[in-house]
Amino acid sequence: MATQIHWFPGHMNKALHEVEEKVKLVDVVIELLDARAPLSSVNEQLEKIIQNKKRLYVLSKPDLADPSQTDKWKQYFQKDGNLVLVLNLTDANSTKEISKAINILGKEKWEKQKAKGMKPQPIRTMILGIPNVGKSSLINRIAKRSAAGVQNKPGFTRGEQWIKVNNDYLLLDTPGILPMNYEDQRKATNLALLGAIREDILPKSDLVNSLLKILKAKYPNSLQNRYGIDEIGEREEVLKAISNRRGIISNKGEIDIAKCENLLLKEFKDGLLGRMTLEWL
Ligand SMILES: Nc1nc2c(ncn2[C@@H]2O[C@H](COP(=O)(O)OP(=O)(O)O)[C@@H](O)[C@H]2O)c(=O)[nH]1
Ligand SMILES: [Mg+2]
Repeated sequence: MATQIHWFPGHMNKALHEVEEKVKLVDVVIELLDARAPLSSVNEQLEKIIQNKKRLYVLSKPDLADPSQTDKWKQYFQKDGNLVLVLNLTDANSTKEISKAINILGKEKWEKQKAKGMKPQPIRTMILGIPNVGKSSLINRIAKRSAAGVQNKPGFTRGEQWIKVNNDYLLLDTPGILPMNYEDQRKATNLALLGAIREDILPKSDLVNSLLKILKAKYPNSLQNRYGIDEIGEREEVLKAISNRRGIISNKGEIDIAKCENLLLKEFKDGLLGRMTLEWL
């Protein structure tokens, strides 16, 4: 039985409220989801708040995820007519696809403005997502390419910084960080495995057990190359094999369990065990 995770509705509400206020400023929300656990990356409470906003989903870190699962998740998020991009945000080309998608999402607003005899205004966008999903990477990439920021013009609230990406769209320069709902143990475990929330919300051994369960079921050969483990067994067995292979031994000459666990979790997170998805469709 996994240890109960404590979470605080008060903190969650405050964080949600902050995001809600930011969302009001924009036409389009660019929501980043980790391709390795897309559903765990979604905050359901937030869904209620931004229902009526145009949305662009970006499945990030596809280079670390299982490609066949990423295809399925792309289709899954497209099903309500949403635009979905699969983008490695460490790749310089990722911003071009975003611009194209914003143009598609902005069309309706521009047409309305034209019908009223107005000059089409740049679409206002913001980036939203859980910690570590790639928000800063994307903003930095976009900001580097854009000529200038805009601020303190009519129609803009003071203190907000907007990046003028091109003539078609603006990007709020600070992302919205999605609050976590730790109530769902399975999601919290996935997020801890990906490094989106602190690992210490759960005992390491619980995290390792969850990881091994997934590896055993979906990627049974994943521990062969790095640790020489042909068949994934119980946690103790796996850690012993890692300790032997890497010479991870405590001063007393025993297996250093904590170090072996940390190594396994880190190498998974960094993609060294292969491209893997935690949530399957
Ligand atoms: N492999 C890979 N790493 C990524 C990708 N996007 C972001 N990262 C890395 O993930 C880490 C967290 O990214 P960051 O942009 O700071 O996430 P933020 O917390 O949402 O702002 C950094 O080390 C990035 O280089 C991606 O698509 N693939
Ligand atoms: Mg950041």
